Amino acid sequence: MQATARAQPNIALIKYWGKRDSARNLPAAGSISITLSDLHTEMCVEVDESMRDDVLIVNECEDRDMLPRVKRCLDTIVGKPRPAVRVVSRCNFPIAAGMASSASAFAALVVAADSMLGQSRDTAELAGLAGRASGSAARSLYGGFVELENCDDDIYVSQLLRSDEWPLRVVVAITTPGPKPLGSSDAMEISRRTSPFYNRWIERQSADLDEARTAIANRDFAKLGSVAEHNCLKMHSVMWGSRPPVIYWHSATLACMQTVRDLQSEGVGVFFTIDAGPQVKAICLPEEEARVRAALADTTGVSDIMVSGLGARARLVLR
Ligand code: 2P0
Repeated sequence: MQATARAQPNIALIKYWGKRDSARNLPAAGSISITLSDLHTEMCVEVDESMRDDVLIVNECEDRDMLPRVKRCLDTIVGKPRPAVRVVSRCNFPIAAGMASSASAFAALVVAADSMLGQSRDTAELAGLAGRASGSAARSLYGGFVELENCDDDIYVSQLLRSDEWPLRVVVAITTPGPKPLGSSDAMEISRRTSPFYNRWIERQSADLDEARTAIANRDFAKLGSVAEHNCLKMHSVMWGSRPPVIYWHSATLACMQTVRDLQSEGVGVFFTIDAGPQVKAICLPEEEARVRAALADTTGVSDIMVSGLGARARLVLR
C-alpha cells in the first residue's frame, strides 16, 4: 500500500497567530492565505510490514525531530492500531525557515495517507485533519485565495478565488535559509501568555478578515496590500511584545521591507508580508514581477530569490 501526494505552501495575508485550544490545535481566529504554485512538498507514504516503527525521510535524511508530529497525524488518518509506515518527503524550498514548509508537508501527508488506505475523505474533512497537525496546513488543501474560519468547535476552510481569477505573483527574498530559532507553536503560546497586545490582536482579526475578503472579491490590490501589511506588522508587534520576545527578523528583513516601500513610492504594485522567519514575501501584480525581483535581489543580505505564481490544491500524484 503506497500513495504519493503533492502540496504547495501557502502565505497568509491575514495571519494565524494564537490558539484557542492547543490540544486540538484550533486557532484563536480566522486567516486568509494564497496558495503558491512553484514551491512544493511531495510526500510518499508506504506501509512496510518489515518495519517495527514508522520512519520519516526528509530530502534523503532521516528526520527524528518531526517524526512524532507525523506519527500523530498518521494515527488520526489511518487509526490505531496500524502498521508501520515509511514516509518519504521531498521539498524544493528551505524547511522550517518561515516558508510554510509544515503547511505543504502536512497537507500532502493527509492526502497521501488517506489515499494509501483507499479512503476518500472529502477536502473539507482532510483540511480539518491537516489543521490538527499544523494550523496553516488546512489552507493548503485548497488553491488560490483561501479563508480559514474559526467556527465554534471546529475550523471551516473555503476557497475565495481560484488562482486564475487573480493571478498575482510572489517574490520571496531569502535572507537566511537555516531553520528558525523557535517553532511557531511554542512562539504562539509565549505570545498568548505574555504579550500585552495579544487579546487586542485577536479581537481585531475579524475586521481585518472582512477588509481582506472585500479587497479580494473586488480585486483591489491597494486595499489588499494595505490590510495585509497592517496585519503582518501587528502580528510581529504581538511577537515583539512577548516575554521573552519572539523576534524572527534580521537586518536584511528590514532592508527588504525598505526596498518594497521604495518600490511602492515609485508606483509599483507590490506589498510585503513576513511570517515566522526572516524571509520577506513580496506580493505583486504580474507586470511588476521583474522589477520587484531585481530590486530584492539587489538588496543587502538577500542570499536567494524564489518566484512563484498562485497554485492549486493539494492532490494525489501517484497511487
Ligand atoms: C500563518 N504562521 O498564518 C502564520 C503566520 C506563521 C506566521 O501558521 O502550531 O506551523 O503547527 O498550528 O501552522 C505557522 O504556524 O503552526 C503559521 P501550528 P503552523 O501562516
